[in-house]
Amino acid sequence: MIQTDVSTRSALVTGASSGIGAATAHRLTTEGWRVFAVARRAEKLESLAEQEGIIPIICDVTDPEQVAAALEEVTAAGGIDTLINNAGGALGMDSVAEGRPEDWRWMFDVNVLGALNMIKAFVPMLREHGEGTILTVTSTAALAPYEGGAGYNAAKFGEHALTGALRLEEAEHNIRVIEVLPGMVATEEFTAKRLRGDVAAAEAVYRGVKRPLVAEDIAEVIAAAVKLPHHVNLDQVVVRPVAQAAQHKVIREE
Ligand code: 8X3
Repeated sequence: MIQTDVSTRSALVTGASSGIGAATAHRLTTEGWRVFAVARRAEKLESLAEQEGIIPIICDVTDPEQVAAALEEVTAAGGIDTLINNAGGALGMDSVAEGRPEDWRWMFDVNVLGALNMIKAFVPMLREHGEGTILTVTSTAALAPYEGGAGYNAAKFGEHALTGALRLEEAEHNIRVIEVLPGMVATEEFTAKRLRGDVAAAEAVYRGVKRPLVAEDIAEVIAAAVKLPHHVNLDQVVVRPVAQAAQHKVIREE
């Protein structure tokens, strides 16, 4: 299949200070893209910004004012054709009966409203471009609820629904809308945050799993999806390690 010429491609990646976001920013720049790397934490963005082609932008996606400032910065620097909504996360593994509303609020804010804020801000630019792409990283948690997952499931189901509606709404503006749904990916921060810093419990999640996915695996999938000719839309890409045949079936070698 013919690949689109990437010499003029430009993306914005949220949640770019670590994990899948950082790996995606690296990957696309290595392939010649200009990448605006968006994250809340300045110190985390610094090392990433050392790579040529990466433009760091400090911005909390849950704050519409900061998102408006990021839009101004990106506009002044030439704009983008691809928005990659990766910022998100899980907090807690409580049952519904024990659910903590503050955790749920945080998860809705960062996963759902963060994506909404970014999309609202950048859609006019992408429409004007004429061949825009919006790729949102949701999760296999958006497909099937599991015990202890309710808050995260609900947030990711929400982000998944938003993505589906957006695809229908923006097709007439020639914006393709891609959803990547990763399963078990071993990243530094995701599980530690979810388990409130309990390192042993976080390690146990991947115990005995021969090859969980790593951030670079998802970055490779994202890069492949956004490099396809623009009329080719991978609506939904579910990515799991072979050892995780389903949410409830993980092969562990003791
Ligand atoms: C993370 C995947 O399996 O923890 O988004 O829900 S899972």
